[in-house]
Formats: sequence, structure tokens, C-alpha cells
Amino acid sequence: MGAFQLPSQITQKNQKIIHVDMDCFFAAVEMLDNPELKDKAVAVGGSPNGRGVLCTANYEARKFGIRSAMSSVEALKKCPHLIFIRPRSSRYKEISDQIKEIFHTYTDKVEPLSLDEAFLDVTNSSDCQGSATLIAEKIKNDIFQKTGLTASAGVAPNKFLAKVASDWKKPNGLFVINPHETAQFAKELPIGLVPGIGKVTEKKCHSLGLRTLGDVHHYPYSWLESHFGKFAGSLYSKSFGIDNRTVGSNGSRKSLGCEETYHSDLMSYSEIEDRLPFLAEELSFRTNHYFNKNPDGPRPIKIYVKVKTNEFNLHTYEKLLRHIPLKLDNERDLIETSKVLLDNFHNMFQDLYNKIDSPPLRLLGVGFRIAANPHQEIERMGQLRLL
Ligand code: TTP
Ligand code: MG
Repeated sequence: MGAFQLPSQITQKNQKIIHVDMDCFFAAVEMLDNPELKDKAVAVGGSPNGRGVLCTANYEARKFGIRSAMSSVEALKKCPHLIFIRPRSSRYKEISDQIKEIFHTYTDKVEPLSLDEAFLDVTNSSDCQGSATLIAEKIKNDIFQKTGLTASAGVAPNKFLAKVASDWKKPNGLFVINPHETAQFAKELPIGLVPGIGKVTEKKCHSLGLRTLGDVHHYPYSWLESHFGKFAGSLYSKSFGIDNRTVGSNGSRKSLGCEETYHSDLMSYSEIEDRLPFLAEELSFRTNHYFNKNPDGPRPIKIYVKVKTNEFNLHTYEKLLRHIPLKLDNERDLIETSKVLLDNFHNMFQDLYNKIDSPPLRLLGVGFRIAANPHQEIERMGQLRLL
């Protein structure tokens, strides 16, 4: 099998991208507000008395193997002195807003991915004589001055590498990948560190002989496509250190959503129920951000929930949005939005879960289907039976 070459038309756009990601965000806020927690192992999430799941844990707790999305019971087994704290979303949102404000003092091109992370395009920024590295340092410093929290930052010529770089030196890290280093860096990158490759895909890659991203060069593109489908194209570009997505771009988006994959399967409806407040809040945050950025863009027409079973079967359940009292277009009140979403998710997940005979679940997802012209789209689907 011949190794493939980078076609000459695939080149990296000249970009200076910073990815900023707060360190153990929810746990860090809890430690900030209660300094007694500082040197203790702390987790934020459901209590181990129920069947809760962790949102995150501080770095002290991570020494014991505690991770996001782990069940609280399992976490307690690994670390018996772990302190559990219930999430306080409005406080996290408050700090998230302060961080966002800092980003906007450096560039208008800011794309938040969640409450605690964002991409910034500083290609045309004149701050620090245009040095993205110095800007990243200043941003980290500003965040610390304003909030008392540390962030990690990655600097690179594209989104893919900037995101990898922000994780490289966590916590309180700064890592820079210069343009001349991108190809080599990407080639040597362990495949499991490529954003979008989770634990399951990582396993699949290993079984196919792909341990580093550069290993894909040993196979023809058709082979990659047969194993990875639509993902092959981006994997292929990334293997050369190339990613030409721009900050703030969403491509031709058909849906807007978020999902969580769990370390241990959710075994009952009450375990599902525990995760719904987080999903509702996360979705209302993302939606609000999306509509602020795209006031004339596609509108949501349906709301969906989805689950993946322990056997990797995916099931979704959708509802037309016109039956739901959500004012997303100019919704300012995120708490109200997430309350309405939460009510709907309760009903929809319960129905879906019963319908598929309550199997163990490894993933929950929620979101909106969006379309350029909602009326047309609804007409087209007129014959479909929607609930
Ligand atoms: P992350 O940035 O993934 O994690 P983190 O900030 O806690 O830790 P790190 O230092 O490794 O960046 O997520 C940000 C916040 O989102 C996290 O503090 C809690 C929340 N979250 C969940 O509620 N559930 C999850 O499964 C994950 C991954 C995050
Ligand atoms: Mg983080």
C-alpha cells in the first residue's frame, strides 16, 4: 500500500488562533468561593448517595483517578475522602461572562465552545505587536486578575492545533505550536488526543494500527474513508497539521446540540434524570450564543433527544418546536430557557427510554434541528408523524 501525499491544493490558511480553557472550571470556582477546599480533593456533581455523575474534579482529586462523567459512587471508591459539591450553574455563568468580556478586549472573533473555553482569532490584532503568544499570556493574566482563576492557553496556526495545545501544559499552562512545527507535531500526536476522537474511536484506531495521527499516512485515502466515513476528510487534513475552519464559523449547520458520553453506563431513568439539568443549561447557553452570533441565520424547528445504548445503537426522539413555549430568537433569560428545556427533556427521555426497553446507556444528547426557512421545512415534513 502506498503512503499518500498531501495534495498541493490543501494548504494552511494563515491564521493566529488562541484556544483558552479554564482549569477544572466548576471545581476551581468552588475553591475560589470556599478557600477551605483549596488543598482538598473536590468534585462537583451528583452526590454518591444518589446515582449521580461528576461534572468535574479538582487536580488534587485527579491524582486519585477522578474524572468528569465518572459516577459519584465509583469516585468515592477511588477516593474515600473526596468532597462532593452540588453544581451552582448561575455562578459559573457569571464567571464565564467575565472571561468572555476579557476575550473581547483583544478581538471580536471569539467563538465560545462552552462556559469555560473559547477560540480567539488574533490574526489581525495589533496588541503585543501582533504576537499571539504574548496576547495569550496577557489573557491568562487578565483572567487571573479579574477572577482569581487560572486558565490554560494554546497558540497555533489553526483551531485543531490550538485546542490540542491548550491541553498540553494544563493546569495554568501555555503551549505554542509555531507554523513550521505543525506538520511534525500532528504526525506524532497520539490519535486519542485528536479532538473528536473519544475513548471508543481511539480503541477502534488502535485496533486498525493507528496509534499516532501520522499513521494514517500508511494507508490510502479510500481505506480511511471506508473506516471513518465523513470524518476521513478532516482526519486526513489534520494528519498534516492542517485545519482551515475559521473562528466563529459553523459551516452549514443542521443542528445545534450537546452530548455526554459516560465512563460507566447509566442504568436507570433516575440516573438519566440527574444529567438533564446540565444538558439543559449547556444547550440553552450554546443556543443563546449561537443566535446572538447569527441573528439572521437558520432557525430551530425541532427539539431532539438522543441516546446511545451500551451496544452502540443510537435512538433519537424529536418534537416540533412550535408546540413548545420557547422564545429563542431574543431570549435573554438563560435560566428560563433551560427550565423549559428541562421539562421537555424529562418527558422526551422518559418516553424514549421506555420505548427502547430501558437498556444501559453510554451517551445522552440533546439539541435543536435548525433550518434556513422553518415554514418551508415544516411543510415538507407535513406528512411525517411528529409528536
Ligand atoms: P472541561 O474544560 O472539559 O473540564 P475542566 O475545566 O473541569 O478541567 P480541565 O482543567 O481539564 O479543562 O469542562 C469544563 C466544565 O464543564 C467542567 O468544569 C464541568 C463541566 N462538565 C460537565 O459538567 N460534564 C462533563 O462531562 C464535562 C467534560 C464537563
Ligand atoms: Mg476546562
